[in-house]
Amino acid sequence: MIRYFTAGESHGPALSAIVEGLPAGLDIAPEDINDELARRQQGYGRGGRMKIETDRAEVLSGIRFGKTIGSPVTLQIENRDWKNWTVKMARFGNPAEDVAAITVPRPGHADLSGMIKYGFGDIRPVIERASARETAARVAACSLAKAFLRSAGIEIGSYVSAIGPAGENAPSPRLAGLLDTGAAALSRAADESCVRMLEKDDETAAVAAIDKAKEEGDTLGGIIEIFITGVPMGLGSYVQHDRRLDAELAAALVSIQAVKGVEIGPAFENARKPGSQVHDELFPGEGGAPVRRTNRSGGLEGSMSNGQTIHLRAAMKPIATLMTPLHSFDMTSMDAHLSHIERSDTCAVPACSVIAEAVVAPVIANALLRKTGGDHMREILERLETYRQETAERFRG
Ligand code: EPS
Repeated sequence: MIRYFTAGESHGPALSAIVEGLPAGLDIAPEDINDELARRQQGYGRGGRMKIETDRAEVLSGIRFGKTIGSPVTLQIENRDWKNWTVKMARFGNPAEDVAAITVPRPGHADLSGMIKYGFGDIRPVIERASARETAARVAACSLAKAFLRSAGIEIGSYVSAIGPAGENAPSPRLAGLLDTGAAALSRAADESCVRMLEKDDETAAVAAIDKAKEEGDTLGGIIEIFITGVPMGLGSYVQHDRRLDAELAAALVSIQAVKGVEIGPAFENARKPGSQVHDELFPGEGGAPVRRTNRSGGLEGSMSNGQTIHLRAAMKPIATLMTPLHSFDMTSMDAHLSHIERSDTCAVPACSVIAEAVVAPVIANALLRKTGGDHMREILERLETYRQETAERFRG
């Protein structure tokens, strides 16, 4: 099973990740990791930090001559901003006199609960690790699982369907055609837009909404659509709570900073319709394989993949750091105080969509590995091929 951990503070020297459990013999090129890191840095609405950073991962272990060797992969991403933080984030010694403690928590952020939980008088350590900068390490780690899935014919793609008041109209007419060639094509199309939206009108409205929010010192959230194509039928299981694929996918998405809602297909819309208008009817198809004319289950039935495209939706709340601060209080004096202002982004929904693609990759990869077993790519791919052929034969009768 693939497991990964990340470490690193937002303004510390570096972020790192250790990825354990990747099979041996998986081809990895530096671009497999770095292209994903570059995609995560894009998006209209980002703040000054992205002008400082150019994220690239250094591989410190686990890969030899462009292939995984079955041992843990260590990845490290430099924080270029660190050079501006060596005093405030010094690892040893006492704080310099001019390093003032931050004592006014931002509503909606980890500040208040984190400070109480870990017993800090200064919010800085909470800000540093709760920061979404951590997702750079996650995207790097998960890019390896994404490469694994690609070699098994499974692709993950996403686009942004809403930013603040912009978007969330009818699904883009381009969507079905893009998904027909695999979810990676969807991502390539979305990457062409500065907000990762498929329709020009939505993009224009989103850019205007972000400009307005920035002018007003406000922030915006949005909705992300994630699609996974090429997933064989029967990954995940209904037999135990912790093997349910829908639950694992939802948990992975909610683990992303600021993601507060997840939907499997149009789940909330389905909840208000009768079953006859919700369940995806089965029709015998040519060659025996059953055909469905709809995908309202989001490709998951009984917590297993059903062979259709997996469709997930994630809701990102607006970033909690506002330039026009909200009401709060000072933890030292306990007096009312406007919340702490810290350089930040106005909108990070496009980046979040790239992170969403990343975090679901190890979940699908592990569900696949549970099905096939195996320590190296050859045996895994052979077993997957056998399973795909056996499934096709079952439908031929
Ligand atoms: C973040 C605040 C901003 C973002 C950061 C996440 O950073 P800073 O405080 O340095 O301006 O730019 O995101 C990243 C650095 C990144 O790589 O995505 C926060 O508080 O979550």
